[in-house]
Amino acid sequence: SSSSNQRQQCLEEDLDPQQLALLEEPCILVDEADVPLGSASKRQCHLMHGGSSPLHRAFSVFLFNSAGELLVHRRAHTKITFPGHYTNTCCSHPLHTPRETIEEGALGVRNAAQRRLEFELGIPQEQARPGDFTYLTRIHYASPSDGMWGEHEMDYILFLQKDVTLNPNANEVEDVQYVKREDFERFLRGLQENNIPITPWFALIAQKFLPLWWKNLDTLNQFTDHHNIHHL
Ligand code: DMA
Ligand code: MN
Repeated sequence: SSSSNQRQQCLEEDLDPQQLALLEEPCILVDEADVPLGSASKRQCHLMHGGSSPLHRAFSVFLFNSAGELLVHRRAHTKITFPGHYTNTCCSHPLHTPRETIEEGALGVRNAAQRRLEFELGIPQEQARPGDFTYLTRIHYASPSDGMWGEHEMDYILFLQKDVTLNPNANEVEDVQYVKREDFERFLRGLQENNIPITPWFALIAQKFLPLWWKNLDTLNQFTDHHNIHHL
């Protein structure tokens, strides 16, 4: 309706201009079996209507250094969804472009992960090449961010163990840190005690999958499942 359009426009004036421009990115719509259905803007994909938003393809990178510590970051307060939340190394969406819609070996998603690791964290592209990621599995989940914005994603989980150089983009990321496996529970408790939220997908993955995968970084191939989708 025009009144809800007007309300949206008023609120969009308050958004960070760089993040606002990124709402025009073309995301990939998929069905619950991850079959591509076409393209929709990042704005369309994340605006909640009637309690949900259109299902689209996404990825979550978990990067570990050679000591096995996980790189986490706090989302910048300029982010439209989940500002100021702690989260895994990098999350975003493959775009509806030729190089990011390649299905074979999830190459499109891998290309997107390489692009976003550089954009968000300043990791040079040669330090995180598409073939370097272990693609573990896909998770289908939905989560509101606030009354207006939310997530509904087919999330590809990508692991990478590599020592990299960082140069975080302040419009995306504030505060990065490596966390040791034995300190992870304490790290999460510390956030809770300081009322710092964590993203819902990071919470889900941390609870359901991360402990086993983190313990077995050298033998991750035994856990890859490109057939089943976890509907959470
Ligand atoms: C979207 O992440 C992807 C997942 C898995 C939640 P995001 O909000 O960080 O995307 P972007 O960085 O492109 O805004
Ligand atoms: Mn999304």
